[in-house]
Formats: sequence, C-alpha cells, structure tokens
Amino acid sequence: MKNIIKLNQKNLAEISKEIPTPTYNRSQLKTGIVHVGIGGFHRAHEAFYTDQLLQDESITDWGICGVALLDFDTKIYNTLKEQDGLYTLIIKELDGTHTKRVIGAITDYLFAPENPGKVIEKMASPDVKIISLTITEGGYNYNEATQEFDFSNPLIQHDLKNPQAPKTIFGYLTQALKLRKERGLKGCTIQSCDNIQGNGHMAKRMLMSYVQTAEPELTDWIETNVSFPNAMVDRITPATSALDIETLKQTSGIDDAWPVVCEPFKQWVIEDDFIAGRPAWETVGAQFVKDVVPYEKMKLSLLNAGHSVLGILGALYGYSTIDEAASNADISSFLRIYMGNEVTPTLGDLEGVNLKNYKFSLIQRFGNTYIKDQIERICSQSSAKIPIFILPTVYKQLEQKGSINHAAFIIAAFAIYSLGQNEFGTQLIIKDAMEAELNEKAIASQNNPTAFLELESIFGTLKNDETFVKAYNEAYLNIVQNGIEKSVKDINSNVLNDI
Ligand code: CS2
Repeated sequence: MKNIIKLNQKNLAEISKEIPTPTYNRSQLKTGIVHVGIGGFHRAHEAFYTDQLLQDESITDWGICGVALLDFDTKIYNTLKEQDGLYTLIIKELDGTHTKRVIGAITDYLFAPENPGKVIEKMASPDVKIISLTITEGGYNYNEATQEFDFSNPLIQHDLKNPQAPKTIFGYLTQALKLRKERGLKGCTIQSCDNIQGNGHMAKRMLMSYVQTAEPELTDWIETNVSFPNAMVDRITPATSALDIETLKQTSGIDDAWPVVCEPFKQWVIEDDFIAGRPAWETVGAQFVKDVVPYEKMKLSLLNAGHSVLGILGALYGYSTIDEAASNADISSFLRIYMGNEVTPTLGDLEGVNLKNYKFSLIQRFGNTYIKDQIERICSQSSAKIPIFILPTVYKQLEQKGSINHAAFIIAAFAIYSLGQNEFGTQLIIKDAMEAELNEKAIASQNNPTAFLELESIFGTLKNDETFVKAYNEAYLNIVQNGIEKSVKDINSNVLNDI
C-alpha cells in the first residue's frame, strides 16, 4: 500500500519522486492572465500549455489567476485553494497508459460570488495582459432567434442595476475595463477559448452590446485598447470520475481532490492579435495564424458536431460513453456519412489541412476506450451546442442544395431524446438551461413532430424550410415507428459509406 500524500505546494518535493511536478518558482510568477471558468477544459488546455512554457524559468510574467464565476463553482474554488492551485493532469494515452504531471500555472484563484470587487480589481491590474474565458457556448448570452445579445436574461438585468456586484462575465469585464480606462492603464486582450465560430468576434459583439447600454462612454476606449482574437481550441476532457481520483491515489500515492483527465491530442490555433503582449505559446505547440476561421469551422462542424451525433444517438441506444457509441457499426456509419456527405461539402478548401486525415483521426479519438467520455457531458446544454455545431452545416447545405438527411435525423433524435427517456425505458439525464422548454416541445411533438422546431432560440426559422421539415418529419416518424436501431440502418442504407 502506497504512502498517500496530499497535493499541495509544501508536498511537491515528495510528490516529484512519483510524477513530474513544476520545477519553476511559482511564488515569483506575476499574474499575467486572469482566466474565467476553471473547469477541466481550461486545466487540460491553456493552463497545460502555460505550464509547459513556464518550465523556462526566465519566463515570469504569465502566472494564471483562475476565477470561479458562478455559485455552482464553489467546489473547484475550494479545491484549488486547499491545493495551492495545483492539480494533476492525467493524460490517457491510446495504449491505456497514463502520463501524469502536476500543473503549477494557476498561482492565484478567486471566487467571484464571495468577493466581486476583488475580481474586478484583479482584472484591472496593470500586470494582467490577458483575460481568457471558458464560459461555455451558452455563456455568451446570444439569442439565436434575434441574433442579438439577450437583455431579457434576469442576470443581465441584475448586472445593469448592480454594476459593482455583477453576476455575469459582461458585468465584470465592463467594470474592469472602466477601471483601466479611469486609471489611465493600458488595455488588454479578451481571449475566448469556447467552442463558437468566431469566438473572439462573438465575445466582442456581445460585450459591446452590453457596454453600449451599461457604460456607453466606454465603447470607444474598448475599440482602441482591447483586442479579441479568435481561436480554435481542442482537447477532449471528460468529467473526472471517482475512479480517476482513486486510481491516482493507488498508483502514485497522490491525494488530489480534483485531478483532470484528458486525451493525448491537443490543438490550439490562435489569431495573433494580443494588444498587450502574450506568452510565446508557439514554443510549446500552439499555432498562431492570420485567419483561424477555417480551423474553427472544421473543428466545430466535425469534432463537436460528431460528439453531438454520438451523444444523442448513443443516448437513444442506451449507451453511456462516447466510445461505446462510436464502436457501434451503425452509429459509426451514420457519423461517417454525416461527415462525408453533409459536413465536408460545406468546408471548402482548408489550406494546409488534410481533411481526410483529420476525419480519420477524429474517428480514432472518439473510439479511445480509455477516455470514457460521458454521453451525459456531451448532451448537456445541447440547446446551446446544436445551433453552433450542427445548424451551420444545415443552412449551408440547404443553400447549396446538398444533402441534409442525416442532420435532420439528428435533430429528430434530439426531439425524442428531450422526452427524457429512451425507447428501452432508460431515464436520460438532461442538463440544459432550456430543459423545461425542450421537454414541453418534445411532448407536443408526439402529436405534431414539427412542434419541436418552434423553439426559435435554437432553430430560428428552420421550421419554414420545406426541405428540412420533410426530412425531419420522415426521420421522426421512422424512429418512433421502427425504433432507433432500425431507423439508423434505414437512413444509412444506399448512401456511400465513406468519410
Ligand atoms: C464537446 C467538447 O462539449 C462538447 O459537446 O464536443 O467539450 C469537446 O470535447 C471539446 O471541444 C474538445 O476539444
């Protein structure tokens, strides 16, 4: 039985006998980055890249302060506090081995609901050059139906009335930028790391909408002093399980309350537009490019949409992990046809990218049996994901009169999924900000399938498109009448099965 050691700064020397730990002097790092949303993804991605970089001890400007924004984030905040910002990253390799290291890039952490003023001050600190975000697709407060910032959100209304004690990212950024301006400080970069097409543009457009109402005289200053680079981010990071925590204890003797598990693959393609400077992330594998749009499109419409396809179909088949769904021959054919026939024709030429290899590598990544990515995680917040991951493909294919049958099938499967139970009687755990509306329309769809498409904040005006509605209705009825397995076989039949 191994001696178990708690993960914290004091125990690092002892822990380094088991796995690599930060060798740089953490206490000397300045906070150059404030990151909002310190979930698994940030800790497997930006914080990982930054940790790699900091191993060059001459680099001392880029420590990260992690901000937990929501009440719900109290657990991660407390964990980081107890562990001095340290955590173990466990990379699950394709051969089943684990590569582990303690990541030290997060040197400070704040819990916004406890002390909003402190977060605003930190964001306005002269040392801070970048405020990066993983606030999820839904966090941008964009309304698909109006294509505008959603002022009807009660939290936004709260922030407008309580500028010093905000609850949303928009309230925080506005106050922090206002302080920077008032104090004659330089601006900074706001760097989105979320899965949104043009994530930097989206961050800017949504923030500017808010600022125009909350602090109109700040808009010009932001235009000149703040940059919003777009980026494509990628690393599959499932939720940490109790087994992951226990295995780390048993194999390395490390008591870490919240390690992060992820796949070996990682990618970060960023537009080089950092108004106040940036870490040399390119020295540790990030790519800086002029135009990131093609990379984003490729990743969102193949990887993220591929995940949603496997997640939604997987749930209806009764699977609980992505690799299980990916190993089902019919689901896998479905995915390959969707990628090949429906997504690929929308992507155009991607300079420097071998699309076929990319798609093959996705199939391999989805099938990694050691990752055990939860279908529940993938399907969570689908109401925000579908408009970003799948619908752009549908719109483009409708415009160019390409096939949309598999996409329409997925939307029909999502309507059935939203009933909260699959045909085998398994309860589906639906975690979605629109859970109630989804369920209400899913029930109405049992008599009239198109009722589901009335959810305008997801589907916009798609319910008026005859081609789409026809394919959707057929798929819906096929699933209900013949069951998911037969209907997936049916829709795949007679289509060339190649990505
Ligand atoms: C997933 C992503 O949330 C989702 O539905 O597709 O979290 C995905 O795992 C990451 O974007 C991978 O880079």
